[in-house]
Amino acid sequence: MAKILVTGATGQIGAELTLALRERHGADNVIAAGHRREPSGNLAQTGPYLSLDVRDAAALDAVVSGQRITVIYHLAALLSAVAEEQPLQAWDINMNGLLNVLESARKHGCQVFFPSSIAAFGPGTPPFDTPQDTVQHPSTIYGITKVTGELLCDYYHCRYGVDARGVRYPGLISNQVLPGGGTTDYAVDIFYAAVKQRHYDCFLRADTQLDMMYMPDAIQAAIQLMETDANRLMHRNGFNVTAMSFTPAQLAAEIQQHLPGFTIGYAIDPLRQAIADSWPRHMDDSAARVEWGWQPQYDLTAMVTDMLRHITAKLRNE
Ligand code: AKB
Repeated sequence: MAKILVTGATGQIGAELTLALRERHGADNVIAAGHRREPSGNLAQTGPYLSLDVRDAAALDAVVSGQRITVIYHLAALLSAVAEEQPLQAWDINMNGLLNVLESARKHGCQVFFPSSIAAFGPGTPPFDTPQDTVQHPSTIYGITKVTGELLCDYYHCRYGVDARGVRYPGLISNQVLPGGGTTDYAVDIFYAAVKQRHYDCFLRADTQLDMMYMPDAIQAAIQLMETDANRLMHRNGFNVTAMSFTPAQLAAEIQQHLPGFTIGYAIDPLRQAIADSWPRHMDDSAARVEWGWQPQYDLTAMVTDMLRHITAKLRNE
């Protein structure tokens, strides 16, 4: 039976992934670990939680060995925009955290999930139908930690046989926990503003096309990849995965189908615009589709309908 540790469990992905894993493996078999935010709602009520800074190698190793952990979903990280403001801290959390996780996994025989990102690509990468294996030369510290993370995971697999796997997530859209500090956060913020104020000022240009995914698909991708027979995998880490690709203007037009009075304006943040401009527009995720059956369920229309339903209900209850 799997005994799972989720680091970064209070974050945007972690909170929902922990609940999905608890449904699948039983609440007591999934330990949520967080550091910078307090657990809230279902996360705190449905199973074990502990406070853990992934930079503390001894503390992490004590949890992994003491709790007889067999699988680690390592989600603790700083996102792209906040990392650009604190590059040394981003390196410390994103790299030393991962290294500590891989070392514990090596010592105790754990499987590891590591989320990379579209940020692992850079301005020299082909922006459309970005291949699985291509130029990776990111211009952000976050992207550098993601490429290095992919390489470290491959290294620990080749050198020590650690079963480390991962995907390159695009921007993730969700309605439980806010992202915070990312370049694609506009695609979440816009829903709250649309429901509350019927207006949103976007920090990216109207024509900034980026890959995106709705959270239920992101959760499915992580679990499905981790449960795939290893013999099917030709790659292990950094699988391109995407579900849709749109611009702020296209997202606003889709929201207007539901809320005709909604308007969008643009107040460009040069830092986040430069980051977005360095990322691909649309990745080719055929390797994930072929090697482990990746198949997203939500396109732009389905995602917007579901997001508006959830955010409206959430704000009504606040
Ligand atoms: C960010 O915007 O930093 C993240 C990402 C694309 O990795 N959402």
